[in-house]
Amino acid sequence: MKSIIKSILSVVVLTSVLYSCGNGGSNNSSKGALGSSAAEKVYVAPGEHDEFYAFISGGFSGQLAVYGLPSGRLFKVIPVFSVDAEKAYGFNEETKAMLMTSHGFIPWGDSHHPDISQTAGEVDGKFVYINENNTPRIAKIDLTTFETTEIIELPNSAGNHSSSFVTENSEYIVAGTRFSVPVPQRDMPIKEYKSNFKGALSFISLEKESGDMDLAFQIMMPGFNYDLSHPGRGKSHGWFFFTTYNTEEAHTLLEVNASQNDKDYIAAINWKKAEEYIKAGKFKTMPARYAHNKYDEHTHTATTSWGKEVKVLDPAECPGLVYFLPTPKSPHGCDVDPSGEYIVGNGKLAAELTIHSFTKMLAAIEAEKFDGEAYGIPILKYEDILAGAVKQPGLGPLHTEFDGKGNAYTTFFISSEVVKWKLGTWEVIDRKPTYYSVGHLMIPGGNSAKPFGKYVLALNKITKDRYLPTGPEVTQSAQLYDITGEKMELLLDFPTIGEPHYAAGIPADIVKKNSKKFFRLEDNNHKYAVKAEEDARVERNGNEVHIYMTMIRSHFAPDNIEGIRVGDKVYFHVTNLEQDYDVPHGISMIGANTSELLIMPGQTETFIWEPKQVGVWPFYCTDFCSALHQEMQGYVRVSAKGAKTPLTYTLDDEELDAE
Ligand code: K7E
Ligand code: CUA
Repeated sequence: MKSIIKSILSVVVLTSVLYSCGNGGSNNSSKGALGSSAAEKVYVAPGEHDEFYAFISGGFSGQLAVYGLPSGRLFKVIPVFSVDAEKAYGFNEETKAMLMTSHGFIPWGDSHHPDISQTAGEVDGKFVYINENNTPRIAKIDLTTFETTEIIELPNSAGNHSSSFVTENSEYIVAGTRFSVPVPQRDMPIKEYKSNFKGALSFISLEKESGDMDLAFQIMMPGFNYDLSHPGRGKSHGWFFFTTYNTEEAHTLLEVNASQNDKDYIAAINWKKAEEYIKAGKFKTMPARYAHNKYDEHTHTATTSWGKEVKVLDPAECPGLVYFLPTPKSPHGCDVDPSGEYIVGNGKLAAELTIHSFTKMLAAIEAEKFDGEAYGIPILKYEDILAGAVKQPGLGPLHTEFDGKGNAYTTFFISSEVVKWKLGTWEVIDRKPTYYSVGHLMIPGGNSAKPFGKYVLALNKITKDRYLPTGPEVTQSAQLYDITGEKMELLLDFPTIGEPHYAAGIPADIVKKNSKKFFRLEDNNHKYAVKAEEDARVERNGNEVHIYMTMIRSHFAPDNIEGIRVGDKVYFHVTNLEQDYDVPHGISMIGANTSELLIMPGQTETFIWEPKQVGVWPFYCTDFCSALHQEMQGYVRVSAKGAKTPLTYTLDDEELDAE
């Protein structure tokens, strides 16, 4: 049996290679990107703005990249889960706390699914949330500053993959565990996985104005793998849908052992019901320890607080909370159409694409037409809830998005294509190759009741020969298609940072009017801020030296410091006094094993330097800020340990004694 499955899998793999090669050569149904109209459609003239923002996840880079569509131009890489020397994120004293977890300081993450906050079912452009897969966390990015301002860790989770999707009024972000684990974690034999490991689905509530996160409750599910999820909307608002695989509860050789069942499930969660159960006190409080890191825009500083417990619901004890919808063959993506009626299960190994009907699901629940149960959770009958199926759509379906005009677009990894099909009739309308092996796809507003169905962006895993070679590691890519016509038209492809798992898009007009120009100096409440040059100073406290420094075009104050000794711990607290748009300054110190600081107008940041060698050492501005940028520099004199050199510094050409 196992060897049969193995040979099936190898045929699938082989087919994928053949498909890829076949697709590479021809694209003759239209001239695609070769046609001159395609070039016009993506051309954004110098000085003009793009129509959409696209926030593309960086995968194993742990970051989030901001692009413009249709041009595909990269504007910014926002550091989220990984340290970033360019912006000092995770290096400066102010942001280190953002990367704190119950496992300590983790300088790296694997980011997958960005999603934009919503109001009344539409993307509102206030915040982007994104999940970290490896050390389970969710981050919030503030779209006034395009900076990460909050990260919450998720207890009882491992492989935080079916996240971070937002409900239609930003009530919750949901985060499901991909790997089931012992809950609470403990030392136990792996072979006792079955019925002992559990899968936690976390509901994180959002504060209306600030978008701040709070771990509201978890639902403790059977030990399956929870792969992806999407909220209901419109008529299905109040529900959340999760794909599962490995309902076999295998713990080894999953490529075979987790592909045994003809059907796995989509778990339908009634979260309004969950709220009732929580209100009625039907939860258990479990001890937990998780980091909750917040960045304050006024102190310009992040702090960590620690969660100590979590409310947990057991579906077996909460009737009406969870139902299982049988779905063929290890479904990956779980997508809900803009009306909220259709739930698409993208069965990776299935011949057809399965679409469930929310209305039929409710009717079957009402009639209590169940086909048994699993761990106390009722299983609905496949035939009772089926809305329809797309026949022979392609090989290896992964994800589906919608254009808001009655069409759906599904990616096929193995046959390397995007397929357009019609909701309700399930007929295939068009298919276009991708180069190659597409994972997610994105239509701006795709996870909402109002998609902006002008473009679809395909996010490809493999590029092979598409770009100039860069050694064994070549870039991943995104491809843009025009979807305004009956047939899709390939317009453009562009390289991406890290692995582009998913993306979120939004009309630029919604976001750009709120973009901050600089931080107001008078609102700067940083502990070590200096708001005027004459207040700049140096203070010694034992072997700690604090330099309160300012920067403005084109000098530092102070710019000469003497009396530092080997063995000192020197804090540079640096405030950028500029109050103007787009005038950051940087600072770095020779031999510092932190990064440079890139400090925005009105902001204060700190780095620590521990000089190891006697001498006179320079520092300089790292950001070309004015015609006299090269003059923006200074020196620190370092004497031997125990030397008696007095601590002095220069302000405006005058030498002053430190207190
Ligand atoms: Cu890459 Cu959504 Cu993490 Cu599918 S996932 S491809
Ligand atoms: Cu300041 Cu360059």
